[in-house]
Amino acid sequence: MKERPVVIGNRARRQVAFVGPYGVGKTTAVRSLSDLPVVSTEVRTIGVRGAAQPDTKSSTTVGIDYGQWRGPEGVVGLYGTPGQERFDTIRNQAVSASTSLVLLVFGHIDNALDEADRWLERLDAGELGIKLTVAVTRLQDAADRDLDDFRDVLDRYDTDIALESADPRNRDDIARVVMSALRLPALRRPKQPTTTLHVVREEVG
Ligand SMILES: Nc1nc2c(ncn2[C@@H]2O[C@H](COP(=O)(O)OP(=O)(O)OP(=O)(O)O)[C@@H](O)[C@H]2O)c(=O)[nH]1
Ligand SMILES: [Mg+2]
Repeated sequence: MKERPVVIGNRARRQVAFVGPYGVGKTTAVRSLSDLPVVSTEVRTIGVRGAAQPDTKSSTTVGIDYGQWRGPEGVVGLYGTPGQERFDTIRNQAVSASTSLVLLVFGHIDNALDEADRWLERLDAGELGIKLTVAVTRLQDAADRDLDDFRDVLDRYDTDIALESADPRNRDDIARVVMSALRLPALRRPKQPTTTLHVVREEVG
C-alpha cells in the first residue's frame, strides 16, 4: 500500500488560475507544473458543441483542478477552471481578488484572434492589467500568425498584459508563464489552516 499526501485547503501565499476555452490545456498545465498529485474534477464527455477544435478529449473539467508548485518565491496554488461557458459560476468562485490569471488561448485555429478577444472581454481584461498573462498555445501550427498579432489584440485592453507562447504539456513553459503571472507583489495574508489527506492506493501486482 502506498500513501500519497494531497493537500486540501490553502497553504499557498500566491495563487494562479488558468482560464480559457474548452480543451486548450488548463488541466494539462496544472498537471505539468504541480509538485503534488492534482485534485481534479474531470467527467467523461462525448464532445462539446461549439468546441474550438475537433474533440479528441474524453473528459472535461466541471469543478476546479488544484495543484501546488514550489517556485523560487514560495508555494504557489495552481487552479484549473472549467472551459465550458455553462460553468462560469464555478470559474468565478475560484478567482479571488488576489489571484493572478493565465488566459490560455488557441494559436492555430482560424478565428484565434477573435476568440482571444472574446475571452479578454469576458474577463474584463482592461481592469486586470498586470494580474493577467496570456499564453498562446499551438502557435507553431498556425500558418500565418505570430505573437505580434495577439499583442495587437491585448493592447486594445491594456499594454501591461503579459504575452507568452507556451505548450501546456511542457513544465518549463508553464513555470515561465506562472512566473510571469506572479510579477505582482505578493499580498501578505494570515496563514490559513491546512488539512492533509492521505490517499491510499493499493499496489497492483
Ligand atoms: N498538440 C498540442 N496539444 C496540446 C497542447 N496543449 C495541450 N494539448 C493537449 O490538448 C488537450 C487539453 O486537454 P485539457 O488539459 O483537459 O484541456 P482543458 O483546457 O482543461 O479542458 P476543459 O477543462 O474541458 O475546458 C490534452 O490532450 C493535451 O495533451 C499543445 O500545445 N499542443
Ligand atoms: Mg480542464
